[in-house]
Order: sequence, then structure tokens, then C-alpha cells
Amino acid sequence: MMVGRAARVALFAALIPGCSVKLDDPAGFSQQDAAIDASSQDAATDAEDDGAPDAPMITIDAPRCSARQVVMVFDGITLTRGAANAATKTAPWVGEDGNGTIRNIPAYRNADGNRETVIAGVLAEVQARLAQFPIIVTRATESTLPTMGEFIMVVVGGSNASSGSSYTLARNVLDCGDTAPNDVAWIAENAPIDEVDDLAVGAIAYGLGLGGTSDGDNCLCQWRTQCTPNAGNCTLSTAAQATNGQDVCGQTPNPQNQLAAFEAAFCQ
Ligand SMILES: [Ca+2]
Ligand SMILES: [Ca+2]
Repeated sequence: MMVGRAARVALFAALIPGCSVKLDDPAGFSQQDAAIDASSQDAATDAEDDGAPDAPMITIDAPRCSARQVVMVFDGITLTRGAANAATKTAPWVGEDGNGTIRNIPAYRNADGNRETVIAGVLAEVQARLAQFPIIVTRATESTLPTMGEFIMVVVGGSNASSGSSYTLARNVLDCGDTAPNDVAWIAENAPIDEVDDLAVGAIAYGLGLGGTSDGDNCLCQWRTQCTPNAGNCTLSTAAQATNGQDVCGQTPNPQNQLAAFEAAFCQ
């Protein structure tokens, strides 16, 4: 889906004052499948050599990067202001507009008859952005959130009026030292569909303590920085220069190895 230039300029100008140029992504959805190594089945072996048929030996390998998951919510959820914790559906940015600390975020594109196709495309794109690790990305509803294990929740839908975010396009908090493993991030309904994946990766990264950059190709572009995202999908870098001094974690080296941060958070 292409969004008119004027609308997009207004959208990004609302997020970053002074940011007035934004290019469309000509690639759109690539519909790539994520290369997630979900399981493999080992061949049965006749270990005993006793002549009797062996029971099948099946080993399910856990995905390499399963220390934490990414869970995306598209079907509406109630969030409450509090410490960042996806399991309790609380985040410090909820209701930062002062209009209430319990906020109902509506379902993403609820009036769009094509919403399931759109959501499937967004999920596939987020999986593709994170396939290099790989990181498990799944969809859940408020009633089917994981009940064990650590997970970062990315809620998509509504506006800053419903979430209470002080930013209009996407929100997470810079989590220096990644002290909260179960961050809760939010992306607005009106984010361009082909940028929801990039915003999700940026939100996750911000929650790992990675600072915003002014590199238009990088997934941390425009996270509290004056930055115009380039066309196409964003990337992570081994040497990303975090550019906004007040929002760079003091203990974090700069430039930052974003790939190592994701590896540490999800794969170790
Ligand atoms: Ca975190
Ligand atoms: Ca994209």
C-alpha cells in the first residue's frame, strides 16, 4: 500500500519535529518466509542392535534463539501504566498523556476486510527482519499471551489517543542495560503497512538499550533522533552510531553493535 506523500510527510513530521522528508518503500511486501529452524527430526537408530524394532527416536531441536520471543498483538488489548512487563500487560509509557492509566487499544484495521492478509504480511516481514538470528515471532491475542518464558510484546493498533503514548507513530522506552526483558511496545494503526516491520524492529532494539541513530538505513533511525528513513527495509549494524546524546545509555559503547545486543538478548 502506498500512502500519499503529503500524508506521510505529516505523519513523520508529527513524530519528529523538523523531519519533513520521507520516501516511499518501492519494494512493498516481499512476502519472504522467515527461515526459522523450528524443529528437525533425527533418524531412528538401532542403538541396541538387539534385532527387535527400536522405538522411533525423535529429537525436537529448540530454535537457536529462543531465550526470549517476540509476540505481536493485532486484535486489541488493555494496557495499564506500570513497570515494563508484557506478562502483566503494563508499560511506563501507557497513559503518559495524563488521560488515564488503563487504556484500551483497539484491534488493528478492524474495518478492513483484508485485515487478516495484511496482518499475515506484517508478521512475515517482522520474521524476515529477525530471521538472521533467528528470533521466534508469533501472533497472540490478549487471552493467548504466553504464560511462561520471556517475551517482548509489540501491540499494533489504535492511535496515541487510545494508547496514551506521547508519540504518535510508535513507542517504547529506552531500556538501558536491558533491565526489563519483557518490554511492551506499541505501533500506531496509521503507520504505513510496509513500515510496521521496521518500526517493530526499532522498538525492540530501543527496549534492548540501543540508542537512536541518524542513519536512514538503520532500524533505530527516528527513535528520538532527527532522521529520515530511507526506502526499503531497515537493517541492524555492528557499528551503529547513536546520535542523540541524551538518549544514549551511559554504559553503552558508541558506536553500538546492534547485532550483538540482539544475539545477547534472544540467543544466550
Ligand atoms: Ca528491555
Ligand atoms: Ca518494511
